[in-house]
Amino acid sequence: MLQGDSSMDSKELKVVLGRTAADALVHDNMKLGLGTGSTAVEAVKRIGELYKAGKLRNIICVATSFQAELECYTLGIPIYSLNDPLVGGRLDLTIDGADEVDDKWLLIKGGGGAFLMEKIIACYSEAYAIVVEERKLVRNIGSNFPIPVEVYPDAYLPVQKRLAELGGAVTIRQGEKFAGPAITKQGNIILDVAFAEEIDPISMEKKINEIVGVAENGIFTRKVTDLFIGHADGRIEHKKGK
Ligand code: A5P
Repeated sequence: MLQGDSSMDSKELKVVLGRTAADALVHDNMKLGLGTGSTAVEAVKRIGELYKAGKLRNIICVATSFQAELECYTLGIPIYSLNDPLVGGRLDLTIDGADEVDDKWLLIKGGGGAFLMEKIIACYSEAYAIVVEERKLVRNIGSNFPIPVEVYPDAYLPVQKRLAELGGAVTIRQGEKFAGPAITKQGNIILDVAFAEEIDPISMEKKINEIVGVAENGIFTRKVTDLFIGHADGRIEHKKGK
């Protein structure tokens, strides 16, 4: 556990979280998955800083979103596709943020709309580290944050009906400064699904993905190997997955 400043605001805490995770886990010769969002980007910035200073050598990175990709171009971090023979479809480590984390370390992701690629990268990574402020810790995921579901636009109505049959209240995510629904990098739309009742995340992840027309959903059940929690008093806790 590291001790931090005693009066940190959210922005500063995200910087420390990202730096702490990168410093603790990233080494030379690693194949890295780079997460999306305002916390994960701080880990990306730290990786860029170390790489530029020659303190991190021979890294191969795959970005989870256009946001992460642009950050890499700015920082001079070399990025590849998961399909590139150099990457070989397998990563050593991914560092990403989350919207909710329960006590079993099951997650909701997708506040930034990049969860399809985030889940692909997570599932093909050996180690999976999550960086979150303590306010993201919940007893049950889905209690405050609706579950994002990426859907092929031509199938949104039947999918919406099936999600309602599962007990969800569905909202189509709208673009900001953009007319109509938000469109993902893969050209799909996102349905945000709120459940009034407590959900079983493991079965709900499967049930939603069984609906034809769904590309992916934001319930993440793969094992988190490292959880970094940023406390309001500035402390960063690093917990290892069992
Ligand atoms: C992006 O699609 C998300 O999964 C983010 O990782 C998540 O929303 C956390 O973002 P912040 O760190 O900005 O809260």
